[in-house]
Amino acid sequence: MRFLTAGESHGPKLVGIIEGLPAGLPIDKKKIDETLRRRQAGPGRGGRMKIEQDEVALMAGVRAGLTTGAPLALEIINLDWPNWEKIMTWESGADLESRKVLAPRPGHADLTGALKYRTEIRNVLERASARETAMRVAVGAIARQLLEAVGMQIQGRVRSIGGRWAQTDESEEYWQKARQSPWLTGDPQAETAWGQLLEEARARGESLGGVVEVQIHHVPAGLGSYEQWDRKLDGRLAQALMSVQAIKGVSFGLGFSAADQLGSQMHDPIDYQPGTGFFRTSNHAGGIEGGMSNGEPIVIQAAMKPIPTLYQPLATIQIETKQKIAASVERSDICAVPAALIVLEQVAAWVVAEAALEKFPADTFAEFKQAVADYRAYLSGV
Ligand code: EPS
Repeated sequence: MRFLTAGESHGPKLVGIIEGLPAGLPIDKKKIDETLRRRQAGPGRGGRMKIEQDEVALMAGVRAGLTTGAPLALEIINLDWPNWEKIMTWESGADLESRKVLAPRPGHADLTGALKYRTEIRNVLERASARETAMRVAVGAIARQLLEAVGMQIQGRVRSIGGRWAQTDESEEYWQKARQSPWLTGDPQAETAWGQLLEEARARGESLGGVVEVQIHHVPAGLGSYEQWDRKLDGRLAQALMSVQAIKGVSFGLGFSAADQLGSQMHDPIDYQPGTGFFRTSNHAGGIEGGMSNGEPIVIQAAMKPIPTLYQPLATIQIETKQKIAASVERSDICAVPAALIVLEQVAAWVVAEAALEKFPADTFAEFKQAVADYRAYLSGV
């Protein structure tokens, strides 16, 4: 299975193509759109999100609610396009001057992209923009439907913002609250603290980063492989999550703090229960050992840097005159950590779905479902 996306932040639309989904998979468009809307929400978002109302259009590969086996083609319209048409049109005669960016923003792709492609900074920022994650969310939300149809589940929560950590527990009550919270946390005190941090950041022209956690439950043991470096499930998840704009670190289970533990404290003892099979009595590994899912929940944390567009801009160099200047101020978000969590959940879903289809290759969803059920029966019976 593979996918590609195209589209500029202020172009007419984002497009995506998915190839390799089995035929006969039920597609719930409403669920994809709900996920797109969740990505747009969150208290720190800027003016652009008041314009966009993301919704996917299924242009090919789905008929009467089921995949046909043909490539899926997806579109998401940029409602901001009419404001940019003269500037962003493909036609010669486009207005290349009025929104020209001459002061590259530290932390963005601006400068290096302009040097690499010998092009104007706007051409760089249009594609490097996190707007592109809207299509990755649509693609991942479809992969997630494949996983959910065979019992795998994904949930996420924001762990910290601006260095202030939330309390967490694994109770259903906590997760209920986290799903409904605008900050995607089950800790009301953290919500209040983050609200204050956001207002302070807004007043000072600052931006905020944070740490999010994605959990994937009921993944059978044995997705991914130790056979080659590029088949390891943790390596593949890390690559995919690190590729999301502003993500600076990805870890599994205890993550970096695993390095501080003694071996006897770190590793998860193996136990066995007739009828359900092997399991671990703890999950410090975060559900992956030897590059394979081990049957415990996959638990991933990711660190997002503060958004690099600052209303109180940093120093930079004017790209043509080479004079010192303040970085360009583009309309921007102040904190997009909850949005990033929604992106990362769907990106992780894509990788796990891809690994599931490698373990259970199938032309039809019925074959896939049967293969997963047979394998689960084997795992609980050994
Ligand atoms: C972004 C800058 C802002 C964000 C954008 C990401 O866009 P604009 O320049 O149009 O105000 O709103 O995020 C999205 C459009 C989105 O859908 O998430 C950036 O520079 O990466």
